[in-house]
Amino acid sequence: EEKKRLSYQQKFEQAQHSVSKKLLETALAKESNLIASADVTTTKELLELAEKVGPHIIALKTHIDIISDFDYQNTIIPLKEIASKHKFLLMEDRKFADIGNTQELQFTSGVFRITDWADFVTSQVIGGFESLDCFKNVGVVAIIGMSSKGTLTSNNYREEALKIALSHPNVIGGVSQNPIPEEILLFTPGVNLADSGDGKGQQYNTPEHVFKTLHTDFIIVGRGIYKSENPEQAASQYKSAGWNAYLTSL
Ligand code: BMP
Repeated sequence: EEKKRLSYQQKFEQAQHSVSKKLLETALAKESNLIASADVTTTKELLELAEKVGPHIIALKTHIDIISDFDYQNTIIPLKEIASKHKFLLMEDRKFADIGNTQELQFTSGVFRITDWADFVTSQVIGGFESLDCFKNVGVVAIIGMSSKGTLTSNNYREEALKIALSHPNVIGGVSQNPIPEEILLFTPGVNLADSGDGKGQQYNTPEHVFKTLHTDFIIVGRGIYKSENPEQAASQYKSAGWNAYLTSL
C-alpha cells in the first residue's frame, strides 16, 4: 500500500512559520492548492490576470522584473488590493543566488522593493545557510530541484540543498520535482494539462502525477492559465484538478 500523505489540516497544525500557516489556511478555505504564475510583461496584463484568477488561487507568483512599465504606485499598490480582495498571497519568484549582503540589497532596494510587498520569495541556496538570514519578514521557498531538462540539481545537490532548507527558520518550503520531507511545504512548477514541454527545456507533468508521486502541496501553473483563451476558466479547471488530485492522494 502507498504511503499516506499529511493533510493540509495536519500540516497547518504543525506549521511553525506564519506564512506557512497563512498558505495552508487559505488552501483549506478556498479548497485550492493552485498558484498561478503571472509571467506577463505589462502592468495591465498583470492586474487583469490577477483579477480573473484571484478567486481560484492561493497565491500569485510574479517575476516582477519582467514588467516593462513597472511602477510601485501603479503596479504594486493595485496588485496588493486585488490580492487582499480575493484573499491570495504574493510570491515573488526572484530566485536570489548571491551572498547574503547582496541578496539583502536586492530584496530591500532598487525599484522593486520586494520586502515591502511580497509575502514569500524564492531563493537558491547556493550561497549557503547564512545567505538566507536576510529574508526575515517573509517566507522563503528554497529551490531544491528544477523542472528543466539538463538541470544541475543532481541527487547530491538536492540532498545538500535540503539540509539548508530544513534547518533554516526562514524557509517554509522547497521547489522540487522530487518528494521532500513533510516538515516543509512542496511547491511544484512544470504543471500543464495539455503539453509535455515547451521546446525550451521546460518539462511538464499533470496535477494527478505530482500529487500522486511527489505528494506535492502546491502546483504552480503559468502558460496553462495565462496563455489560455479564457484564463478565468482555465484557473478554475486547474483548481479542481489540483484539489481532486490532493483528495485522491490522502
Ligand atoms: P509555465 O507553467 O508557463 O511553464 O511556467 C512555470 C513557472 O514556474 C515559470 O515562472 C518558471 O520561472 C517557474 N519555475 C519552473 O518552471 N521550474 C522550476 O524548476 C522553478 C520555477 O520557478
